[in-house]
Amino acid sequence: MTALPARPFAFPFDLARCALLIIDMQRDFVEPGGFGASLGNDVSPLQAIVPTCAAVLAAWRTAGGCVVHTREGHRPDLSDCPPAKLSRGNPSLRIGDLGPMGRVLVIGEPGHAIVPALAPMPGELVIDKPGKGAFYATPLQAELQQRGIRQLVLMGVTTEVCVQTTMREANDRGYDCLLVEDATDSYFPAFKAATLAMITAQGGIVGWVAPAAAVLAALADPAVLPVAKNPA
Ligand code: C5J
Repeated sequence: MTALPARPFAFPFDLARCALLIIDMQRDFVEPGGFGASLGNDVSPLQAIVPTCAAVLAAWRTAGGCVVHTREGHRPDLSDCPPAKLSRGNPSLRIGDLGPMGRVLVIGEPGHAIVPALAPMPGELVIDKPGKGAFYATPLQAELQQRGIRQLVLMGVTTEVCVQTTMREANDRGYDCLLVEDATDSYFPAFKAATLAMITAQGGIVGWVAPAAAVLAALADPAVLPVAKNPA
């Protein structure tokens, strides 16, 4: 256990009980030609966080911590995509349409994949989710409980949509959650800033926020032993 400097106060970090939860770092959100771009968004701010996410992921793997990746997407027949989600907005490409990276937000298509720099390694959990929250219609809660996880450190995109929804779902399920503020981003800078403020307001009503440097320092703290050697 180590105290990780965070807002609104230090996060009681216990690597043996904590999972790194990486939300939707998929080509469809991060690269040109995907779902995010089809909605008229500039994807470059999302691309810019990839090296920071990779640094935290590498340190987490070295420390032996639990890693979970999520992917937003739908079955090829779109039977798990509610009509409201399919018809919402005015994208140049709708979910299921054929784009430069295959069918948009469809499981197994090139755009659905996690960006190569953050590709899951064997043994890491990959959760496919049809919604914005990673707990809705997925086995995530059961998988975390089976591993004795009580805390989550979150990274990924987009801050105010899938990251925040998942963090709120997790908070309601009793997990202590910390969002790595420079390893998450939004197509809308004001929405990211508002989300960070909402999470930490009222004494951390949804959880904690800290920079990647603080997480990396905590992972390097001798008090955070590699999980395999942790006597707990
Ligand atoms: C969105 C996500 N923004 N992963 N998905 O539609 O945040």
